Amino acid sequence: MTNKPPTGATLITVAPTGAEADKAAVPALPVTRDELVTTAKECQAAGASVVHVHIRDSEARPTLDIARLTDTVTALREGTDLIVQLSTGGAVTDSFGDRLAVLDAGPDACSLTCGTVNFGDDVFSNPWGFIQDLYARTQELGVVPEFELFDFGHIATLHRLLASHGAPHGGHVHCDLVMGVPGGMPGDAATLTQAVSALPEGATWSATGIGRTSVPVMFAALSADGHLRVGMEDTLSYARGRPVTGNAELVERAATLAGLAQRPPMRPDQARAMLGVSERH
Ligand code: KMH
Ligand code: ZN
Repeated sequence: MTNKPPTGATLITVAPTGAEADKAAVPALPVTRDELVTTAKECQAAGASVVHVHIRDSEARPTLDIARLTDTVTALREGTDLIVQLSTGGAVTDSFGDRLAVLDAGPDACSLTCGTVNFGDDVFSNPWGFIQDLYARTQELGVVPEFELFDFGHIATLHRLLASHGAPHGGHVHCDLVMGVPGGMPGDAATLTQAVSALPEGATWSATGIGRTSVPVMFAALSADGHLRVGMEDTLSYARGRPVTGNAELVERAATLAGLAQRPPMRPDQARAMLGVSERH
């Protein structure tokens, strides 16, 4: 596993859609391919270098339809320089088979959640057998995984996975601490510090604060030399009583804070070098 020196820049991932928000209630949510590409372009201009993608069907319901996913990957590649990271988490109702098949859409990268977690009133299920199958498939297909860590047990499972199955494609471990999910670890500075200290040596990490933990987690991550994930998958309020009007304003705020922290947004080519994602040809 590579132990890369800090770049002095902040990787910003945008998660524009997710599987949970309802388009009827949140009209600004990008759900069509064109809305997604438009948002992705705006977010790249605002400082994002990775897009974490969930897609919707023609009625704006979450789907893992492989033809639609493949088409979306192509459209995002044509329209942006962003690293295209497909969600393998999907929605809590998706089958393991469909979640594994996501990799057949040919993304640069994918999310890989390292354990089961209560997810509000639902359960986001990620048993050890599924984690191993998904990891092996990323290695076979040359997709760079980002390890999603919702709780401390997930960090233990990440260590177990790396010890038993070796380094990821690209040779570098990058994690995302997903904080503030009802059922997962809380989104505060003390928890973030403890989680970071338990990560594998040489790993880089982003942090994501769900809902009202978005801003405090961003400040905590920047002060601890971490990277950021923001977007409407994670937060639908910009401030108390003020709905988000689009993903770009969340990226703009993250980019401004990163600049103030003297670690301006990373360009996509720098992000590719850090994460071990191959350049496009
Ligand atoms: N929608 C959540 C159940 C991921 O994208 O990998 C899972 C999720 C994680 O969003
Ligand atoms: Zn997701």
